[in-house]
Amino acid sequence: MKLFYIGKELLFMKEYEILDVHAVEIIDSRGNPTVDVTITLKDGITGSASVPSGVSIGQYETLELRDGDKRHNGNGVEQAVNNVNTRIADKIIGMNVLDQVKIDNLLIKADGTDNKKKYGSNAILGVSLACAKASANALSIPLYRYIGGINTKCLPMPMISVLNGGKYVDNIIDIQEFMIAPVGADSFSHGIEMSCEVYHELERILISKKLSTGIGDEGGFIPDISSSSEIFDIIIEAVEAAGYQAGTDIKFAIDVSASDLYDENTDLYYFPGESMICGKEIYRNAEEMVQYYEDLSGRYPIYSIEDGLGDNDTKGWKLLTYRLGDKLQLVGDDLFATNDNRIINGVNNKMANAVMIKPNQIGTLTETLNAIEIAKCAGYKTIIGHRSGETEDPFIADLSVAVSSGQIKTGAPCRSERVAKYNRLLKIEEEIGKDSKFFLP
Ligand code: 2PG
Ligand code: MG
Repeated sequence: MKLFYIGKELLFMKEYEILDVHAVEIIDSRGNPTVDVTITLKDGITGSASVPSGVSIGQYETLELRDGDKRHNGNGVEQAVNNVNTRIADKIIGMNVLDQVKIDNLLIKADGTDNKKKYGSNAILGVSLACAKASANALSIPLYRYIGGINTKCLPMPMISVLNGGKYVDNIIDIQEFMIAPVGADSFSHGIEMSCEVYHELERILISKKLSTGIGDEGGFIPDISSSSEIFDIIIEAVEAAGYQAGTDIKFAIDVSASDLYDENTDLYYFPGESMICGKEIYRNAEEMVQYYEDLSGRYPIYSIEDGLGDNDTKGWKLLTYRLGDKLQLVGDDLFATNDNRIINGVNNKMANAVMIKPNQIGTLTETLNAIEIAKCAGYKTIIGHRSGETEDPFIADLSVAVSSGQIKTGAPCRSERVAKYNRLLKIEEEIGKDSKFFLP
């Protein structure tokens, strides 16, 4: 027994004591610098974690500290690394690594800003996640069990990116991501098998149509196709060519990332790709956006729409939820930014019915778990999500199982930083064995 109480004090054996905290600047899947942290405990056990980074960053996310100097076009993270190695290390060396909530709260307080801009949420998150990893290693249990406890057994439904577009991709697709979910699979591994088969058929079909099979940051293909209907028709062709049925075996999801389409001057959503093809400017107001989704989901087996409207469009979100909330999963990503207060506000205003959970939007594991708990208490679905800039760290795979998130969104079955998460889940499924559960909640 390594832990014991005397009175109210939790005492711990020296092996759980944090001996060293060390950060290094590494690069992410886009070649941008990011923070990697290793926590070393008194008995030599370590835990490491690295921090992902988004490009379609919501305005309510906490702040990634970037150096803004000449190195890496201003994207260096030397200040964040330095903050970990000095200010943060000074505060947590000597603490019990198992005191995750205490450590996270101390870091939040020491930073003292609303958006973690003093230390950088990239510095704080790296430390927070590395503490959890070191704890699991010290207790010799898998990370998902450490965070989730003895009864963790639910593998998430993967939302697999197959076609990418949006503001940051050099093609004419206006919607950021088209995804498939293998809802007819009887296990996570079967779901991955089905999704890989569809992904390969899609590649073959794109080649046969002389469309590009280049890939985007999330691993989805980035051909030049502007109409959403044409895209869904091609995905259905791929699903059928792989021997499956769209709607029963495979359902569809989109991430519109509508904040990126929103035009402040007109208070409308602008579709540049569609405009180019139609030869006239295509703008939609919130009501027309809702109509657009209603039409699309009436014609195609779409079960989930993420960020269908902008993160400040309260009226639009209410309308969307009122009109389609009974039929579709409406996911708030930029809308909620993994922030418990924003989720509570969304629940009170009947906006969305699902929350995208990304640890780096908020900056600590504790706050991430709080956001998940609040979403679940309110009856909202949860999806654990990657960022467009990722590393090989599969932390979110363990997290999705630990909290029984029900769904995970972590890219295409392509690019090692995406595949690392799927492969980790395949191993977790094998480890949990016949007790594992897999279904779309
Ligand atoms: C999203 C993500 C990843 P980013 O919007 O859901 O797919 O993009 O990490 O750039 O915010
Ligand atoms: Mg999103």
